[in-house]
Formats: sequence, structure tokens, C-alpha cells
Amino acid sequence: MKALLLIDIQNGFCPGGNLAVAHGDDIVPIANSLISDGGYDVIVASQDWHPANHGSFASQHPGKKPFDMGELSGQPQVMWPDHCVQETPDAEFHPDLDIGAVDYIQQKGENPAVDSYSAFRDNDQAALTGLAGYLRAQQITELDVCGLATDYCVKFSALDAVEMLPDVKVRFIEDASRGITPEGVRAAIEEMRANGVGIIKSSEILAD
Ligand code: VGL
Ligand code: ZN
Repeated sequence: MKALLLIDIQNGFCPGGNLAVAHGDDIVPIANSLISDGGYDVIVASQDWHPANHGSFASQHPGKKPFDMGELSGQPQVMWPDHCVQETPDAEFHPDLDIGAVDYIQQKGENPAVDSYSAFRDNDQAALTGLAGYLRAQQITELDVCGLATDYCVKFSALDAVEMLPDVKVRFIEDASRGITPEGVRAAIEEMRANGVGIIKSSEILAD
């Protein structure tokens, strides 16, 4: 069984959003083609879903500006602009994403004391989200990952998939993803590759 995992294709990470990734919305038509024509049995979408007082927000740390380094629960933490606050338009999926075709939505980042880049577990690796259990129950053997942002949530999700689902073949779809910085994207792709993630383009999936 094959699954597509769409990471955080939300307004907050698209142009006009609070943590906009350059050209983040360019991936929406590609994601929709993968959903309709990618041959997947299961479609999963993750959703960054923060309380308004989330500890990853610079606004919660006096003297910190967005993109500074800071600390959260004693761990180094990038200070993000307030983003993807629950029940706000910033947290909604991009309006053109075919969310009606999604079988399972995995929300993450609800605990104000820890960030959760991965759709599988919090950054401290203590609490699981339930996504690995869902994919095991669906007997998924192949998982393709794409979305926003390559250098954070996509990378951590793909690496956790390799570690937590050792029998699953994991691939990253490069052109269906965008990142926060070009250097970050390059490093993320190398790290994924080094950890056994296949690096592919959507044309390899969509061309029969
Ligand atoms: C993300 C930073 C903070 C992401 C989420 O989706 O990549 N990045 N929260
Ligand atoms: Zn976030």
C-alpha cells in the first residue's frame, strides 16, 4: 500500500502567511496532481496547529525577534514569528489544495512547551502524534513525502519515517516541496539521502 504525506501546505507557509516560504504555493497544483494521479492508496496531510502562546514564537520570549535563536524547555529553539495559530486563517490549508481527498489529517505542535517539526513526534521525541500507528494500521509499505518546509517539517518527517517505520520505503518529492533557505534545502536533501530517503521528482510518479 502506498501513501502520500503532504506536510503543512497551509496559508501560514505560503506567500501572505505569517511564516511564508518563497513560492510555497507553487507546490499546490503539483500536490493536487499527485493526489489525483499518483496512484496512492492513502493520502495524509499534516497541519501545524499551535496554541497562541506556543513557546516557539518569538513573541513569547522578551527581547527575542523572529528567526533569532533562543531556548524552549532548555533546548535550542529557533524563534519563529507567530504562525499557524489554531482556528485562524493562517492555520488553514491552502484554499486550492484538494483537502477533500485527504484520508487522514495529523495535527501537530499543540504542546506550548515543545516544537514539533515532524508529523510523527515532538522535537524532544517524547510524545508521538499517532501518525506512525495510522500508517502501520493501513499496512503502508511506500511513503512519499513533500510539502513545506523542506528544511524543517518535511525533513524531520521523512527522517522519522525512516526511523519509526523501518520496513517502509520513504521518498522525498523535491519539486512538490519548498524550503525556508536555499542552504537549508541543500543540507536537508543531503541529510535525507544519507539516511536512506529516495530523492525523486513528481514527473517520475506522474509519468506512467
Ligand atoms: C515549520 C517552522 C515552524 C514547517 C513549522 O512546517 O516546516 N517550520 N513550524
Ligand atoms: Zn510551527
